[in-house]
Amino acid sequence: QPDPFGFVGLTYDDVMLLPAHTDVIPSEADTTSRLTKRIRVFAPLISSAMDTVTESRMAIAMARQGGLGVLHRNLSIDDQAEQVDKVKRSESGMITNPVTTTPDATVAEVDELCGRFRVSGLPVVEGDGKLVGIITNRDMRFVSRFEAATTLVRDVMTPTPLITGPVGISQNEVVALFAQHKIEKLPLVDESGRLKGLITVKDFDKSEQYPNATKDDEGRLRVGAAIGFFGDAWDRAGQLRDAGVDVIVVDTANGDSRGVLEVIARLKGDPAFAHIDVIGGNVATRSGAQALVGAGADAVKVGVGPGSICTTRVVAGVGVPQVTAVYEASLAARTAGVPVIADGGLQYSGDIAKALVAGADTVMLGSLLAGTDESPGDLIFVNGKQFKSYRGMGSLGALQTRGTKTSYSRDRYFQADVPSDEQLIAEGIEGQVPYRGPVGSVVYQLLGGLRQSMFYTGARTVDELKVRGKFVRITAAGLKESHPHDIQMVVEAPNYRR
Ligand code: RVP
Repeated sequence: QPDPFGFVGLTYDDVMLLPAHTDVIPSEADTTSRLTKRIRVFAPLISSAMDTVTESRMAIAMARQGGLGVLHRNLSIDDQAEQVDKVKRSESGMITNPVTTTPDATVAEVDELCGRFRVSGLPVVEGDGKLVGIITNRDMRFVSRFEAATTLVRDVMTPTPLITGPVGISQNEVVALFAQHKIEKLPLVDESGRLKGLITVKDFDKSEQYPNATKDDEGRLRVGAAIGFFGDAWDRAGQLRDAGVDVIVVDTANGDSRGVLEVIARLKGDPAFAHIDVIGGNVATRSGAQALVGAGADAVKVGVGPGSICTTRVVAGVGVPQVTAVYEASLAARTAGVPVIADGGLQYSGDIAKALVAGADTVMLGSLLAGTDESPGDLIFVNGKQFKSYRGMGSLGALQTRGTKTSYSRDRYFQADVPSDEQLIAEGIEGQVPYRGPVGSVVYQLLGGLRQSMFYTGARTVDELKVRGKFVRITAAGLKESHPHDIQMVVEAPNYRR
């Protein structure tokens, strides 16, 4: 046996980027990168498909900031598809399929729909889709709670003729109509008066507020969603597609396996999914990445064991330190033009640039986002400090079936066949992370850190960073020197925690 130990594996804390001559200042650095073969993102940041990280609120927030959220799959197909729908409807140039009501519905029903979809009013249509009115907060304000259940929409709505526009109306014309008529919703109708879409003033405001948002061709936020490879995975993919998902992530702990490669190949070969990009993972070697590329993946997700909540490397003794894993995977992916996602193990903003230089195009974050307002779950108070819970998808809690709740993520760890909860082998833990405020401010700090990296290395773009970035290996003493030392920290920095 020539060399049974192969090469050394390095991770974020083992390396540092060398400073280089620069004529770039941080504010000039362009952080735009490739998420998949077809989709670019302003912020190379993706939120993890975990049940304590990404549901619709997180996905909306991440897309607004210019990144992307991947909805977790530890929930029923219907629930996950509904979350896709929520993101796609949250803001858009034009809502092609608006939530509507009928003249014979009650005000109470309208109220419930408005609450569920977080909208302030609904177009009213008859059975054949013909627009007959609109009902908004203004129309319902004087209907008491007691009358709402018996008051019909037809009696309080603002009936046609309404100010409407044709399908294909230009942005300037829309703005002019909003201003001229002081309206907040513009229904779009065809020649025979059938409702074809809706434009709201709120969405125009959002476009100004979030100019870098990740959007599709129709101006809707983009969203990703995770599926497995086992059982109902194919049905899940179909329903997610029907709900408008942009990216499907075949999300497993070992992407270089037959079932996973087959699902990817099948999705990529099916014309019904031609408009959806497919991300495969996870792998941690060159050959693993090669296998995903060969199956047709539009991006390769890398990471076996680096996650802050992950115990795969101790339970199974398997994994590759993340910087080496990303580098090795990129050797196979780059020649094929397939972007790489560095998934897990990032602790500080500086790790983003390290991941990109190692060969990634974007990074996926769990723990750094789990403490934000937009992650699922409530605040936990411990000794006056605020936390949110965060758990691995391979933790017992996530794998177990509780009450009527089935665990859909067992197949992530290839344990879909395990007959009882007692026989599960966990590969993750459950815990809590410090509360970090809104996603917007966390992403701001992360992107800001990346811009500083680009300044120090003289890189104006992510592509330049990849070429110019050079590593130096460091020792334990070097790492100690890198962190604050010989001082007691008294003020917490927004981008630094020990
Ligand atoms: P981190 O950002 O270091 O918290 O890592 C998050 C990543 O860890 C996820 O995107 C996923 O790839 C991985 N993960 C999720 N659950 C588990 C587990 O239970 N082992 N690992």
